[in-house]
Amino acid sequence: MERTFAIIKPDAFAAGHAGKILERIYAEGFKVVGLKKLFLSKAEAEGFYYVHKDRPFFGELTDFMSSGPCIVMVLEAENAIKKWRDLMGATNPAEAAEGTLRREFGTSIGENATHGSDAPETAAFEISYFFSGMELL
Ligand code: RTP
Ligand code: MG
Repeated sequence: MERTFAIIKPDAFAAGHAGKILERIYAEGFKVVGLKKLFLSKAEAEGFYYVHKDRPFFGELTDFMSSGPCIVMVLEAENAIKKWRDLMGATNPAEAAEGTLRREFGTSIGENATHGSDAPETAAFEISYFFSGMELL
C-alpha cells in the first residue's frame, strides 16, 4: 500500500464540489487516511509550493491557494501516487481526459480543482507538511 497527498483546491471547495470529489475518491477505492479543512496563509502556501518558487506563476499560484478554504487529504491505495494523478488528469483542464476530476471541475491551468503528489519523496514531504503521525492512525 502506498500513500499520497491530495488537495481539493479553493476553487473546487468554493464551488461546492468537495462532496462529489470525495465520492469519486471512495468509488475508485482509495482509503481516506487523513482529511481536514484548512485556510492557508500566503506564507503557508509558499512553503508548500517552494519547489515552484522560481516559476513565473508562483505568485499567482500561492495567491490562489491562500484565497479560500481547501481540503487536504492523505489517500492510501496500491500505487496511490499514480492512481490519484490519473484520476485528476492533466494539469490544464482543457487537456485533461474525459472523466478526470480536472476535466470536470477545473476551470483553468491555475484553478484546476485538485493537487496530487508527483513522487514518493514529494508525497512524504507534503504529508508531513500538513499532518502529524497521530492524525494518520
Ligand atoms: P499539482 O502539483 O497542483 O498537483 O499540479 P501538477 O503537478 O499537475 O502541476 P505543477 O507543474 O506541479 O504545477 C503546480 C500548480 O501550479 C499551477 N500552475 N499554473 N499559470 C500556469 O502556467 C500554471 N502552471 C501550473 C497549477 O495550479 C498547478 O496545479
Ligand atoms: Mg505538481
